[in-house]
Amino acid sequence: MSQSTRRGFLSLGVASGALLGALRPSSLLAQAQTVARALGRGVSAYGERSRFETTTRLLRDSRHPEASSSRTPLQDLQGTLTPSPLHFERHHAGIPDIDPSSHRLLIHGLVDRPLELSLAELRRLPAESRIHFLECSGNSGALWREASVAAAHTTRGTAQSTHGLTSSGEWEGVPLSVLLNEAGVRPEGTWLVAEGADASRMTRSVPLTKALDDTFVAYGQNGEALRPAQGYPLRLFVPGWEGNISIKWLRRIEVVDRPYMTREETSKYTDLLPDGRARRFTFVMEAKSVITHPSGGQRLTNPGYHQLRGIAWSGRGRVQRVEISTDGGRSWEVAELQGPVLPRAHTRFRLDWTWDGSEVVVQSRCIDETGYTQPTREELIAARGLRSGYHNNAIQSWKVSPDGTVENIYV
Ligand SMILES: Nc1nc2c(c(=O)[nH]1)N[C@H]1C(S)=C(S)[C@@H](COP(=O)(O)O)O[C@H]1N2
Ligand SMILES: [Mo]
Repeated sequence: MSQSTRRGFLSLGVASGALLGALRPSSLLAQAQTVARALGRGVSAYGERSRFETTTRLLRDSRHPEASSSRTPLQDLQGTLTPSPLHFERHHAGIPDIDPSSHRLLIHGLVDRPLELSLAELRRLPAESRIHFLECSGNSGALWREASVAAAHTTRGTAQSTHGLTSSGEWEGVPLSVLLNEAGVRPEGTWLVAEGADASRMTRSVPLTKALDDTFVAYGQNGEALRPAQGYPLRLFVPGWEGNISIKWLRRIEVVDRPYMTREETSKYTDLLPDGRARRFTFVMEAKSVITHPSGGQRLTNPGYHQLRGIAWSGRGRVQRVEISTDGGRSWEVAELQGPVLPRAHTRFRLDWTWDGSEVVVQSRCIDETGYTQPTREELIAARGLRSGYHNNAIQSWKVSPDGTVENIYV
């Protein structure tokens, strides 16, 4: 137990042995009976989770699973890394089956030396691995809808259904600056166009400044090769920016002198404002957080001690502070951040809490290292109206009822 947790118990006035409330006395005999008397399963070449663990991605109800999404079960995750089989998915035309031995990355356009690189050549180059979140800018999009319209949807909301289009991982690959330096960008080159090898030919424009800053070409995810769903064998990874720009199954990077105004940055991934104008190239995913315990669909079995837990992140850098309210936003308390707090990465926060059994609304808000504070839903709507589908980073409110059930509400 950490010092601060112990301090937390003292300030909560929790006596030793009182965290769980009344429990049956332990039976040493029952414990002895759980010891296996026969040999267990042997070693295996590739591991699987326990058959008792059943959490899964939530699939969008769609007649076209090739152009759909699946969401990470945030409420069931521990720590900060998303297991690869639970990383959210968003595909526009399905997952292509790519043989890495014939896959090539072409770097061309306004460069002195166009390059065509195999995976083996890419792996020879100086590599780096970094822990970052990825978030689809459509995450929490349903929460834009007015309460009356959204009621049916959102009262069933779980952290997974409302916030599960974000995941995190440790990604390994080659900094794009290394590749662009090999190719030699000409002075007129100010943007890139990145293109995927899937049937959607997903294409996005990336400003050269971001490309040279921290963008990389990733082939590794959580210690092994990228999963096919995440872009195997190669994806662009643009830290902190909307997921759409991190082109999967990357096949081509063209250096150009302007953004190319592709479908994905004009008709899509554009935010319509109340006055009819639109925000475009809204790349950065602003600071956001969600309490995962207690969260929608869960049930607190009894009053007393509960640890409030959740994740916070910001596309602009590190999470500086997370504040928690248990009174619907009237007062806020600073949560404990679990280190290391990394830039553009999911950050776990926790706060000791004693639930008195009454109706409460719990909320978290993230403040990032630029001083930006996650807005309330009201503030966000005042600034952006209700015609946007993307970039909803409003404070999430969960109502805990006296019977312990938890549901999404708008406050
Ligand atoms: N080639 C290609 N890249 C793509 C997509 C796609 O459909 N095709 N989807 C984009 C979108 S909208 C998002 S949010 C992220 C999702 O990445 P993930 O499936 O690894 O979570 O990939 C982006 N890159
Ligand atoms: Mo997305």
